Amino acid sequence: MSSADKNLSVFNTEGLPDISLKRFAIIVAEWNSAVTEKLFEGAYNTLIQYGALPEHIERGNVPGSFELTLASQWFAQRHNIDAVIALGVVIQGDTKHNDYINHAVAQGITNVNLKTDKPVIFGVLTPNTMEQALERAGGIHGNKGDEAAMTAIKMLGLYGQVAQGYL
Ligand code: DLZ
Repeated sequence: MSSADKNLSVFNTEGLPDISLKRFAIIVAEWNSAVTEKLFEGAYNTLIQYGALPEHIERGNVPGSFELTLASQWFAQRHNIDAVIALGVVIQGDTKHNDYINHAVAQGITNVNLKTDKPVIFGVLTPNTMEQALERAGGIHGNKGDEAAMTAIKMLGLYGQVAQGYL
């Protein structure tokens, strides 16, 4: 299913964990900031709506999406961060630059997940046009920031379940 068929702000919220003691970092790319600020709003508001405390949410800014990987790792390595949400928008351009960035960030964030053993969420839009980006940043297709935050919450819930099996 493509994100054109799914509203990014509509989720199944059954069985969500208590996140009132969880600590989050949201990393925001400055490229296409008209869109990434809306992604940030979505992610922040979703965390608050489902129980995170404002003082448990930190924000980090990076110049572009390429830098999301390293900044995510810096935050994820901290003992007092439980999950990281990386937000960016890479719009298809006249060159292949966007392909290199997209692949590097997707692979980089996967590596950070595995290296730190924490949820590091790939909240990066990769649309063909600015219009498509805006449609997914609080427009007709919902907000990728909402979806990224909900993914972080669900992964923390699953981790809690799996960790209980280790006790
Ligand atoms: C260079 C570049 C280009 C062409 N496009 C984007 C984009 O659409 N979205 C984005 O987040 N960043 C872009 N960047 C910047 C790179 O991510 C990175 O910041 C620079 O290559 C560092 O010099």
